[in-house]
Amino acid sequence: MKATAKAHTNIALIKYWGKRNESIILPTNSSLSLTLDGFYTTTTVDFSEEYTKDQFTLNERPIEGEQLRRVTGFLDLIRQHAGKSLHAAVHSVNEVPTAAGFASSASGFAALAAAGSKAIGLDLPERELSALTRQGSGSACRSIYGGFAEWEMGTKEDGSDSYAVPIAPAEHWDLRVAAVVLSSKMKKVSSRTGMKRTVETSPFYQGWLDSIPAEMNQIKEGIKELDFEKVGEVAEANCLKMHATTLGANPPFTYWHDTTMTVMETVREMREKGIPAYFTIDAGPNVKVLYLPENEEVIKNTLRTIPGVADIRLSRPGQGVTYL
Ligand code: 2P0
Repeated sequence: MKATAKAHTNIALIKYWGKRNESIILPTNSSLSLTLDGFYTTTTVDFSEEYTKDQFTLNERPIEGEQLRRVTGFLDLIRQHAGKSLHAAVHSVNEVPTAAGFASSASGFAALAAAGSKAIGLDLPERELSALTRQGSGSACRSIYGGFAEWEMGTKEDGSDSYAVPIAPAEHWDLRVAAVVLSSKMKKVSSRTGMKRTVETSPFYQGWLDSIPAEMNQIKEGIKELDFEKVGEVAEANCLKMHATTLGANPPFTYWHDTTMTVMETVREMREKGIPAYFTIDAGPNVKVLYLPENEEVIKNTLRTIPGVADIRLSRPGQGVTYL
């Protein structure tokens, strides 16, 4: 009982930042993302009576410890769903350079959920597959779809109404993303730890939550109308609000570096010169720059010259989960 699936990572334009249930991963706010073609994971899951325990290889290296436990825990959900108790061999290959600051957990859990559920004989509708994927890693539930996807937070305690839905396919709009990779590293507060601390201690957290519904409406209008300024302005403002919550946390923290701020300033300067570009930043120091295809050269060349920038990785809108 074997299946292989490929899933791409995504970049959130309206961020997921906080959980209301940590064990089945239910968020405190809805989020919206663009799936990216440049970064993906391909995973094969093989359920068999021959295996006496689960095995997991990542880029052909056997994985033990916490990473294996997360995969095994997720396979348990799939087994429960299917009413089967077979063990599995999982082989994943990641084309998500960790240095680029994209979480490989999004493409990783989307590919694992798709391959695992297919291998065990489940034929899940996309929403159910998304809700299952969510329980591996929140942001992964959006990677089931190509293009733009919204994770509707839902209100039910059991999470059955918390899944992603498609907003517009990759073909709708050739909106591009430049991942600006910084050369220096900083001790990282994981996104799990960071969002938990912020929810529990930041007095700014309620302000964050209050701002989401209007921003969500605006960005969906902007996507529908192909209005780059509207989408960029909302995405940038939403990112800044998310990061502002971390400064109010106890103990306070920030994901930003000096170079992070220099890149943000360079993006603002490009806009002043008439080159449309906007930034967004996840739970790390790297900046993602949103731009349109006609400005690719100038964006790339400008970002490259910033001291402290190691690399620029360009990406287009990507497809949802596919089975190989
Ligand atoms: C996002 N991030 O919407 C936000 C923006 C980081 C900042 O989703 O605990 O790895 O596995 O549900 O999805 C990163 O958190 O967290 C994240 P879990 P996840 O993309």
